[in-house]
Amino acid sequence: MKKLLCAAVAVFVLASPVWAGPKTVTLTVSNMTCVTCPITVKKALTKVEGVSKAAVDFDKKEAVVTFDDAKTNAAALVKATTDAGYPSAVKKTEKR
Ligand SMILES: [Cu+2]
Repeated sequence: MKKLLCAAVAVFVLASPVWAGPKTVTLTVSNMTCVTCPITVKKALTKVEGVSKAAVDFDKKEAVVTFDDAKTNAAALVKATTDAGYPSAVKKTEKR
């Protein structure tokens, strides 16, 4: 049973393209003036295809976004928050 599970995981890993993978980017978000702003920013980010996680920190004025770099990129995330009324800039990118 255990062996079977390992085989299933291996197939899953091999099936995904090697160049694609989850990436985490930290954005500095401006214009967040009240506690409901991060909710709007989070919504805008999670609407982008390929985004699996978005955590917006109101105090730090930052958004930490995890996304599949085969489906989207940091520029699209910046555009998403900017279109929602919150211009942002990439602070840090890391490959996980
Ligand atoms: Cu607000």
